Amino acid sequence: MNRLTYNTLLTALALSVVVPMARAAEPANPDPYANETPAQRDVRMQWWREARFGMFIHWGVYAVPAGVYKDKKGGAEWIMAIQKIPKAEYQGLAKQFNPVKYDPDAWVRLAKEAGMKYIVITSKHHDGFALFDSKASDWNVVKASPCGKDLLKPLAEACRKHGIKLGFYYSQAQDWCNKTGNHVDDYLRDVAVPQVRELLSNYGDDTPAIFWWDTPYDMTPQRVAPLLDLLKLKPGILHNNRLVRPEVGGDFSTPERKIPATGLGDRDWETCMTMNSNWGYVSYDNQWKSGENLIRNLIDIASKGGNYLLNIGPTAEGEFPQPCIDRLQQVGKWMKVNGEAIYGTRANPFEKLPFDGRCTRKPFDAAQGKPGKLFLHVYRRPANGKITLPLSNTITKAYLLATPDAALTVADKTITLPDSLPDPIATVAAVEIAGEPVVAIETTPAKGEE
Ligand code: JFZ
Repeated sequence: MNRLTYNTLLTALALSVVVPMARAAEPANPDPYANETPAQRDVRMQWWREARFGMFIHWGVYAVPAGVYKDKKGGAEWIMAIQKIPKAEYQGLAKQFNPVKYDPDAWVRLAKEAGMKYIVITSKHHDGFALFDSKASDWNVVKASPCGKDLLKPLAEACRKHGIKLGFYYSQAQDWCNKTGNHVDDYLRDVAVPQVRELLSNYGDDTPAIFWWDTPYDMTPQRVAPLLDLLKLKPGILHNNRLVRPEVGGDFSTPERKIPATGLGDRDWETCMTMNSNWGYVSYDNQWKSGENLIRNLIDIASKGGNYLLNIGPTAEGEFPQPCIDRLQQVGKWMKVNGEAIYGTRANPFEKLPFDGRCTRKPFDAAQGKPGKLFLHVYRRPANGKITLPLSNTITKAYLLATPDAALTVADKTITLPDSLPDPIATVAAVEIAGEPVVAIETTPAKGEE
């Protein structure tokens, strides 16, 4: 074969191999957890699921009017919108935001004393005021208030020192000062995206552990993509369901001021709740929930498999209102005795409890040789002092967490409580069982079997 024919053949062969047109590359999915396996997610969520209890902090310029503007009551963190305060007037209030009594170490110690394992603070709420030094907008605590310093940095240091995780709340779509008039896309480009990058970059490798988005107005998958993508700056970070509608994304749902009647199935969730009636500090709001109510909320939420994010609204001077401190300490006293019945527990396995109270449980752990435990949170002692559990399992041991060395009498599935219970709010009886709970299904006797 002569050379020409050979080269022609080679060319023809080369051309005949149709190189598939390189398809336009699919845009990478911005969600850092798009390909996460359930097992990987369990590892990432583990600390949060074990924590069960956190502190929400709503703090900002709105603590200056504290619910009253020009003698008119109304609004807390929403006071600018509710009382239609003109932007310039509202921003003038920042001149009075000087938290000279701010002691982040004391705040973190109070959260820890209450039994809380994480804190979520409003880094920027809907009024747009940033509690941090931001290059994206001068409407921040360093440039616009006499405080003149980043308030998140010392809080992050205090959390690190005391082993408390820190999360940032960020209102990514509402901003009554930075977004006047301009389009949401301009706001996202000029303020929200740069500030989220600052919050994810400037507070240490471990901070924030949580990103708490809020009010996803006008947010579309395209608009949230750069925000989702920024989460990759903090591998392992958790974030909530309020980045975009429908609010089914993120790592956990956020029922607000309410406790889902039967939990949210397999979905992780966290009830956020005020301690009085407002998120931000309101000088005249003395509708404080009782310590009993707060403790029973915590128990109820844990018994349904959720987390409790309990809110504090600090004053403009940087102090927790005394009624908050009193309640945090009361909850902490209960948690010191009964925390085992909350931390790392799972939901009540029973359809119906044979006593007035709630139930949480810890699974049987063969690897650690730990028996399965049911925690009976008894609100009112049964008249006969006995609780018979609808279980097929053998009960191997029972005792009150308040007196762990005093075994309770167990007869088959019935435990006998002491004549008086040590805690009028909730006395916890730990019941050790062999294996995972096998709940005896209550069958109504067929006709004629009564
Ligand atoms: C939002 C904020 O507007 C409020 O100021 C506070 O920060 C709270 C924790 O979050 O409030 C909401 C958000 C969502 C609903 C209701 C109030 N909702 O979905 O019903």
